[in-house]
Amino acid sequence: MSLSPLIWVLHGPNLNQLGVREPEIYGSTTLDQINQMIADRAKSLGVNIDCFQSNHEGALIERVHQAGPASVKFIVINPAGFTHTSVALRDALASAAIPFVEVHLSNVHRREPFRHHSYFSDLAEAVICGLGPQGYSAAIEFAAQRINNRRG
Ligand code: DHK
Repeated sequence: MSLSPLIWVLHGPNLNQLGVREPEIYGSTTLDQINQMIADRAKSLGVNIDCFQSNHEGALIERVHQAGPASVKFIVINPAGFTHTSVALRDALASAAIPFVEVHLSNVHRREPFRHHSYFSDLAEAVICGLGPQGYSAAIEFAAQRINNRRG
């Protein structure tokens, strides 16, 4: 059993379609490639990660319910379309009381007005948008630093 702190990465709906989905907006990198990049970065930082994707709001909520602060030290989440709609997923994160970073591949503020509001940003430790896949590396680095400072 590893004692390294655990970071959960949660990917919301339609992100399993990355690579084929509107590449002019989301790029050509697939979710598997992003998860591999995250795994490599996490390994170099000495943290454990676990990546999960679902197209279902309830599955993401139940996943958050399974996260205990004793084991899951940080969450990196791209709620994707649920960013702009899901009070229920927001409530799950609020009740989990695990710090999280909200990530978006695209710069949602340059897009349609309905994407400008997030149900998550005011709860998040940080929000990263518009960096493409690099946003996940930045989030993992931030999370690892926060975890190490707390262990400090
Ligand atoms: C992904 C989605 O699927 C959209 O619904 C969001 C986000 C933006 C992203 O940029 O990663 O509006």
